[in-house]
Amino acid sequence: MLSSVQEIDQHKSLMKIGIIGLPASGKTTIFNSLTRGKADTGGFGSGRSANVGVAHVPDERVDILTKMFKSKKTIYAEVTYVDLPGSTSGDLFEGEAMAHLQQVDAILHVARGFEDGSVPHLEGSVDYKRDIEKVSFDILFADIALLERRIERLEKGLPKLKVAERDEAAKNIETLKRLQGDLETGIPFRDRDLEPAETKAISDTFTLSSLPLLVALNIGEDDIANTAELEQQLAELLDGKSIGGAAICGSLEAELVGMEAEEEAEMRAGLDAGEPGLYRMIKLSYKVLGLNSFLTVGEDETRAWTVDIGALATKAAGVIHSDIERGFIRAETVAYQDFIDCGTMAEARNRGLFRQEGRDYVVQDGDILNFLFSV
Ligand SMILES: Nc1nc2c(ncn2[C@@H]2O[C@H](COP(=O)(O)OP(=O)(O)OP(=O)(O)O)[C@@H](O)[C@H]2O)c(=O)[nH]1
Ligand SMILES: [Mg+2]
Repeated sequence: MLSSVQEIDQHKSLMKIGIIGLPASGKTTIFNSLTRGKADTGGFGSGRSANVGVAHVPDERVDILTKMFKSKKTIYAEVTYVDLPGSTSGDLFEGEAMAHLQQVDAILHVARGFEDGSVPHLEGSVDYKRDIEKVSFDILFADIALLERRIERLEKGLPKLKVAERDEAAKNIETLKRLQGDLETGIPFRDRDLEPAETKAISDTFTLSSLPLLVALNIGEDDIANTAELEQQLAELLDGKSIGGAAICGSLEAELVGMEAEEEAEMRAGLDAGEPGLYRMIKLSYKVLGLNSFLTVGEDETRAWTVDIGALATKAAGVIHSDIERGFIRAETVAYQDFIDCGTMAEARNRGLFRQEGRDYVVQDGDILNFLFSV
């Protein structure tokens, strides 16, 4: 039987971003705005356990297609955020934090840019440039310590190994020591290519500095008018460090997302601040995770689905349902922009832009897809 996809099961995005930052930098406030959550804020160890929540990835394409197809439902792609519990000592990677970070795919550093006398700063003054440097350094330092422990453990185990295995282990130790030395020069793993021997040597060691890093500069309400300028300064600071950044006013965003949808839209329009930093942050998060969205459309729903960049059509089918992957026959597709230019599927067909693709087709961001499969 040949069927088209309408039956869709729940697919939860499993890609996670861990939120870190100095005490009372606004991590939980920003987490609440990203995920429309209501976790307790307060700073300096407020909230003993991690908060986990999901953000919808704003996508204008999904909004436009929903209108064109008069879809009953609209479903966006998702990113999961994990807001780490506040550290009282200032050591961001103590105990439980590291256990959480081992589960994430990227890190979001919330750097405090807001002045507020009633919220003390660990360092006594507000200076986000200093804090970004400190956290980048702490990430490197945590990796140096992780490698140190790994090397110690391997060295201790050496005498117990068979002679034939000892050579290999000794080589691994040597490689790890070299990598440790490289970290000491200030280059995180995410900024360097590893030789195959290096990849092998650290394959079972978790390293923080290999994770993509984003910075959310948490600005004060007085600075909202200067968002673009502050973001430019932030970009200059992060330039060449493969770190993405956006400026966002945590307290305002948290207040806005706590409102009814209509009231929120009204307030945002009144602010006239262009695309909210919040949206830029979520989109950046999605990008650093190395994800693409493909789209499905119809009267029932218009939806964005998440796949890894480079995923084949069969893999994309499997994101919707394993039965569709198993029974995959072919995919019908048109690129979002081509569809918009044509206005209708019929016109896209006329112009040859509506294509039939096989199992090995590499899905592109913004492909509108319909899968044909047998059951
Ligand atoms: N004025 C102002 N205050 C803020 C802003 N963001 C957060 N705060 C306040 O700063 C305090 C700490 O905020 P949290 O979001 O709890 O900070 P945190 O980084 O999660 O704190 P810990 O988890 O304890 O390290 C709270 O009192 C917030 O209301 C902001 O943009 N402006
Ligand atoms: Mg917190």
